This record gives sequence, structure tokens and C-alpha cells, in this order.
Amino acid sequence: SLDESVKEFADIIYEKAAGEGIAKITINRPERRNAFRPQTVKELMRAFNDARDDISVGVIIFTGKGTEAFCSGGDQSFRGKNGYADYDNFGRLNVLDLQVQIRRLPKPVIAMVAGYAVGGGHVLHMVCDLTIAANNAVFGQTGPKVGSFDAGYGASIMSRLIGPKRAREMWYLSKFYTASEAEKMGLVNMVVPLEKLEQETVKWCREMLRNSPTAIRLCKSAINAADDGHAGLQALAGDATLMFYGTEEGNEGRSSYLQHKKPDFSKFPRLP
Ligand code: 2NE
Repeated sequence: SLDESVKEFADIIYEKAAGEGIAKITINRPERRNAFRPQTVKELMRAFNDARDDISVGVIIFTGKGTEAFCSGGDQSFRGKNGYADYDNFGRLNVLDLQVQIRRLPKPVIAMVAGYAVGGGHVLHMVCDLTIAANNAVFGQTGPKVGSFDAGYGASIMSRLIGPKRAREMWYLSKFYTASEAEKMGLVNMVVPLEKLEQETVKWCREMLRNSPTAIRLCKSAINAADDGHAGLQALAGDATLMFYGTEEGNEGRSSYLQHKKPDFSKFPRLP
């Protein structure tokens, strides 16, 4: 069970399962169908950052409180002339930074979706590595109905996931789709009965945790690389550097520098 609460937050719940390697981040605004305000996003970013930095965490579950919604997007009551504003008197779209953070996080993030994943909440599940949906899940974009859109990942990642024709359909018509329709479209990995949602998600987490974290890290950055352009290549390249530092060849340069002598790279093969 995931019951160890590690930090106090207002809009989210952040838990880690002791000794399991699983962190769970839950949007906790069920009375608003888990719509996010800037404060929610700030807290999510802190929690994701903690889960990234904690080397005992191998996989992160991202979900919404209750069974009515994963997330219904930006809280429209906080929407102003230049974004969403709660405690500040200026608006912001800080959820876009959260999307990037999830893409760059070198551990799998698995969206566990019960109920509505709509608007900016739909984009959040799309930027996660995997999505497990309950059979009551509902997916869709609402922006064009409420005077909004996400022309970043909301458009490009969706187009990659389900193809440009379907992506246009989702955005232009702003229809809602059932869990099984979403599965057929390639939006989600698996649909399970609501009462099995957490059990199945944890099963997927445990299976991933049995595998090589470095292999998974490289698979994530490789799969994102082309779509994320230079930033994607940078993440992949950073992973390569990280591994190279662990080699004898990489260490030859560093230790020679520190010992004020010329490095001898001749002993390292020029592999085909
Ligand atoms: C999610 C949905 C379909 C649920 O419908 P239902 O019938 O199950 O619930 P209901 O009664 O609509 O909602 C329950 C309460 O939650 C509030 C509602 O206003 C309602 O409040 P009360 O009347 O009880 O006081 N609520 C739900 N979603 C909210 C939201 N996003 N903001 C503020 N209050 C919300 C249905 O509620 C729905 O369609 N919600 C709106 C979805 C939406 O349009 N989201 C924004 C899209 S734009 C966006 O997210 C975005 C972007 O486009 C670009 C960048 C960043 C964000």
C-alpha cells in the first residue's frame, strides 16, 4: 500500500511507499474535478522534483483524488487576462513547465486515470510515459469550448500519439472519448475495472522496477529525443555523458588532469 505521506501540501498529496521505489503524486482538489491553479502546479513541481532527486524512487504514479476525475485542466475561476492567477496579481501558465519537467524526468511517470482527464488534464496524462485508465475514464480536450488551446505538447504529442487526423478531431470538435475508445486510439496503455486501477498500476510499477533503471532512463530519453528537438537530444546526450563518466576511458582524462600529466587514451580501442 502507498500510505507514507512525506510532505504537507495544500493542493496535492505526495506519498512514497517505504522500500518499494514507488512515489505517488495526487492532485487533491476533487471538489473541482482536480482542476489545477498555479499553486497546485507549483506543488506538483516540488513533488516531482523530490521524486526525481530521491534515488530510492524508481517510478512515479501521477493521479487525481477520488474516482470522478484525474484532472479537469486549468481552474477557470482563476483564469485572467494573461494566464491563471491565484495568490499573485499576474497570470501564468506554469503547467507548461510541469509538462516539460515530466518529459525530462529520467524515471517513468505513469498516469493513473479514473474519471475525467480533460483540457489541460488530458495533456498532463499524455506527457506521462504510460497511462492506465479505469473503465470510467473519459478523455478529451475542451479548450475550443472555453476559449483556450494548448499548441505545445497538447498538439504535437497528441498528433504523435494518435495521428494528425484524430488529433484535429479531438481539438476541433472537443468531443469526449470513453476509456475503450481512448485505448483503441493509442491514448492509453490499458483499461481496467475501476476497483482494479491502483492494483494494476502498482503491478506495472513493480514490473518496471525489476528492470534496469539505466536502460529505462535511456529508452525514455531516446523515445522523447526527436520530438523534443535540441532539448530532447540534450537529455539523451546528458545520459550518455553520465554513463561515460563511469568508464575507465572517461576517468583517464579526469585523473590525468588532476595529476598534471598527459592523458593516455591509446589503450582504449577504436571500436567499429
Ligand atoms: C470535467 C467535467 C466534464 C466534469 O463534469 P461533471 O458534470 O462531472 O462535474 P461538474 O459539475 O461540471 O464539476 C464539479 C465542480 O467542479 C467545477 C465545476 O464548476 C463544479 O463546481 P460547482 O458548480 O460544484 O461549484 N469544475 C470542474 N472543472 C473545472 C475547471 N476546469 N475549472 C474550474 N472549475 C471546475 C466538467 O466539470 C468540465 O467540463 N470542466 C471544465 C473543463 C475545462 O474546460 N477545463 C479547462 C480547459 S483549458 C486548460 O485546461 C488549459 C489550456 O487549454 C491551456 C493551458 C493550460 C490549461
